[in-house]
Amino acid sequence: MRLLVTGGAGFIGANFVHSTVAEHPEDTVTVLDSLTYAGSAEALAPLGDAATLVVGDITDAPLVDELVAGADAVVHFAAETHVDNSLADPSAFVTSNLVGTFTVLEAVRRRGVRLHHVSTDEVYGDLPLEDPTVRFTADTPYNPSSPYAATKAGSDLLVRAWVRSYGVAATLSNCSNNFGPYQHVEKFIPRQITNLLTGRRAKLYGTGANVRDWIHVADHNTAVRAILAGGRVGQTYLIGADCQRSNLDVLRTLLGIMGRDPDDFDHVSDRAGHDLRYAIDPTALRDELGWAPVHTDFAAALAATVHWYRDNEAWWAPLKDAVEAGYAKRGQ
Ligand code: NAD
Ligand code: TDX
Repeated sequence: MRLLVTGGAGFIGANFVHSTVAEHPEDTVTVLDSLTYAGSAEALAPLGDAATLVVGDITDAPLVDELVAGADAVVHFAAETHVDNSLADPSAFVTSNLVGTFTVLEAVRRRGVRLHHVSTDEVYGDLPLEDPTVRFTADTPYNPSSPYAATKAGSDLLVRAWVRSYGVAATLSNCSNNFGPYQHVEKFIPRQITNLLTGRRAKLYGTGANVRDWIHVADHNTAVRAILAGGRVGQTYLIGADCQRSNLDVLRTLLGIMGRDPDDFDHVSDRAGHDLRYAIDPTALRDELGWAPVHTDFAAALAATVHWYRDNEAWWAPLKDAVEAGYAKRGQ
């Protein structure tokens, strides 16, 4: 397959490109990424010529059209992705997530190319904390809370409309919180690891009771690949690995892995409108496509992630001070 991977220099996209090159040498991979603050050409550098990076924007219709014309399938990861940034300034989220997805859709419509659209469980809003057996399914109504989630919800609805109205051959997936190598240090897990590695303290929003459903990025990407290969056009697949944890629990596990006292962190200002709990019911994906996660020992996968950040300081250190300065301004 000739794959066009939008956002392939970001966290999940770069991991997808790495695994595609390793496991599907028969594919050719072109990455379209505008290298925002979250994009990293260095994340693709170890691959040499095995993947081609085109630096450009998904809202650039002629460029997107030209690249889509040379592809058999598009895997669409590119987006603005950090909830806190969307609260501070939502404008880039509207442009990249809505106009960008529209631009990709128009190109795949014109060129008759298969699309997989990568989305998030945040489109469903949040769940109460009390009963962990209540989880999101593909039938859960959309109810996004943040500007980030609202623009991802809108992008999903555009994809569904283009399938129904124009017969575009697209699938969608909504995944839970990812962790693993190459995640930007603004996000929860890498922020705490790199705070501790740089002599800062870990920072927990509010009480830390909020629950996220964690999945290793490699497991997310095997699910994306399975959907690309065998998913039904028009179908939405929910991706999750049955790993609900409170933020406090995750932080204490990390502090333990890094040899710190379990109370060695600061409580900081809570996020506005902070979603309480996300949880995915992945039964449909498992039953239909036979997918299953393999990184299911959360503490072990977290320890491996800590090792990766220890070993790859040159990748994240240049980003760290600016991210922390931004958080400090917001009291976080
Ligand atoms: P990321 O922020 O690490 O990477 C996003 C990438 O997209 C960056 O390389 C950036 O340069 C690029 N990009 C942004 N705007 C662009 C534009 N206008 N044109 C071209 N490139 C652009 O994000 P991520 O965590 O890797 O997320 C990838 C996708 O997966 C997103 O669509 C996100 O909504 C979704 N998702 C993420 C998670 C998670 O936990 N991180 C969970 C579920 C779904
Ligand atoms: O320093 C922090 N302290 C803290 O307690 C940070 C950065 C976060 N948090 C909390 C907020 C959330 O409850 O940790 C939880 C996870 O925060 P993020 O890493 O910002 O992730 P979240 O808001 O849950 O969204 C993530 O998962 C879904 C990704 O950023 C999204 O792109 C994805 O769609």
